[in-house]
Amino acid sequence: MQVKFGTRTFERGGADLGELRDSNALLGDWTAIHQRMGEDGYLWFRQLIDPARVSTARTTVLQYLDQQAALAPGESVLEGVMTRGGKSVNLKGRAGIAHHPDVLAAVESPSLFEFFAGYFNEPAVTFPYKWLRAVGNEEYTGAHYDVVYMGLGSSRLHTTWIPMGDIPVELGTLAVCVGSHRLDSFAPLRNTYGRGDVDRDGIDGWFTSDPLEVTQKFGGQWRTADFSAGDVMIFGMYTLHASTTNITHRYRLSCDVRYQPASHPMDARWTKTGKGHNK
Ligand SMILES: O=C(O)CCC(=O)C(=O)O
Repeated sequence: MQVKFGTRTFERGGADLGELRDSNALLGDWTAIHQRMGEDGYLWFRQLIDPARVSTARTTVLQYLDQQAALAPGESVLEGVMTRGGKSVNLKGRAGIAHHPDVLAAVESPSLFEFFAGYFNEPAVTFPYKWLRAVGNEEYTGAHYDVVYMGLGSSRLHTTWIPMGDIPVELGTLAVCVGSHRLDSFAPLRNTYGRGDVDRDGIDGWFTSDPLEVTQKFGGQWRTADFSAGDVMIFGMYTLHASTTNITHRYRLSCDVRYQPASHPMDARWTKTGKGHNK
């Protein structure tokens, strides 16, 4: 199967685009979980969040999109009607739909706090800022390290990418470049682009829109998967990631949020009073 990924098309399951492996079998064994994160740079857990919470959040966000678009009776974003010419809709922030109780019940699910408290071996906190996304037709996220957007606080900050529903690859799934966080061949990238900050240094957040540029220059392997409601992808600030392109005419709904140890300083841009910016 061909997958549109940034500016390229890849063969799914080929040398350039492999499949993610889930880590569910390791749950309960923190040593094994940390070892897996060290090896792969990501943890994919199926159904770490109750799928019913995700499904409720999804319905609420879709109803919001319907209202925003003032659709005609009988039309619904839920049924695949895209608004704004199919362009993405910005839903990110600390208020409004991003903080609707149904959305928070999913993205701040007790199971996530429990997981991170075990993972950090201390209580966990999350940024109030939520990167809730309705990604439109032919849209995608380019390859980047999250550290360039949120690296001014805890060194143990982790991203959690949450599909808001079942998301197959053609809708635009998260892809990670395995090896990008640890291989020596990525040191030049980590030590240049990876030391920058979009606000402090005025650099571009995306390293590239071309996933092959990454692997041809530095190595590693891109991997993705079809995701289901309740799944989460967890990764650190130095795991290069991107999204496959949404080639459908349905919005891809997802939300990425961050967790860190409660005792660590937080990047003030994403706390209650920080100014934030669009990512
Ligand atoms: O959902 C996307 O398109 C990008 C997500 C992302 O960059 C992240 O989770 O850090």
